[in-house]
Amino acid sequence: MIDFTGKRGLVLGVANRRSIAWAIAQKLAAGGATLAFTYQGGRIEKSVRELAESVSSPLLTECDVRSDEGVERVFSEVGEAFGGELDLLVHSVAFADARDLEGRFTDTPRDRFWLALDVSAYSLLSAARAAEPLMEAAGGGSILTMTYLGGERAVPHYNVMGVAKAALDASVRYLAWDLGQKNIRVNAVSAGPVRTLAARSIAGFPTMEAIVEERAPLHRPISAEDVGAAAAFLLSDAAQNVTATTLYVDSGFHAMGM
Ligand code: NAD
Ligand code: 0WE
Repeated sequence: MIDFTGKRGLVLGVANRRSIAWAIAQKLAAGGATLAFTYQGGRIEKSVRELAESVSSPLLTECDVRSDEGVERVFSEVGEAFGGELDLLVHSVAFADARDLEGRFTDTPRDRFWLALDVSAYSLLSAARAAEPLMEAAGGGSILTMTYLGGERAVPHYNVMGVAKAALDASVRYLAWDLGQKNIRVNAVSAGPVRTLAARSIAGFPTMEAIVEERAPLHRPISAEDVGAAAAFLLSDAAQNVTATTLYVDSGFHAMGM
């Protein structure tokens, strides 16, 4: 277990108990961190409230990352809850229109292309910008986002989400440069397929899991808990000189050529 005693964190992207964000939050809370949470939309409020209460969260608030004012409001609430300081930020948010995760990338219309990049990539910048003064006040901080190999290679059907992850991956490097000056680190975990809400609705997901298990060096499926452990490391002081990097939790699949 990693010690997060006295650390204060904000977690974006819990939808239910299967969410990768929740697996990360559990590792941080087990280490003694105090965590604030956001959720998107009233439909999932109840499930996220139950989870937040189970780790004695001092703040749960709504946030649609498409709104700059919404993101700024969340961080002002976080500042009030945590005495103007923040140590940890978990960004575990992605969305593309379901129609764009089947069929051909070529057919993605302009508005839905920008929707995917807005929610899945730009949101890291807006959150990092709002976190910066709070983390500076804390003497530094650590920001963690979730990415996928589909941003580096063409994974059939991942389509516009792959383009969004490519933008997200580059954003990690540029944010790490900007914020390094303030002792704020920015990293990503690249997870192999994990059976979450966002993944379950995807046709062919079981096939993808089977391909990873067959071809990855470790021949085993990836659990949200595995991802949580790697994320906790990057968020912790054990990674104090680690920034601008991607840690793969994919049973080694990314290293294979066949
Ligand atoms: P999930 O559905 O549990 O989490 C996705 C979250 O994004 C949800 O909480 C949802 O509410 C939130 N979200 C979507 N649109 C939003 C908006 N406009 N404003 C605010 N929040 C919004 O699924 P997950 O698999 O835990 O996904 C979390 C992250 O992990 C995503 O970035 C995803 O790309 C990444 N990831 C997932 C896998 C996988 O196989 N599940 C693999 C690699 C990376
Ligand atoms: O990032 C993801 C999934 C993100 C996601 C999922 C959905 C489903 C519901 C984004 N937007 C939506 N929109 C919805 O309406 N992953 C890494 C999991 C994933 O998704 C795939 C994958 C993998 C892996 C889609 C196609 C192919 C592979």
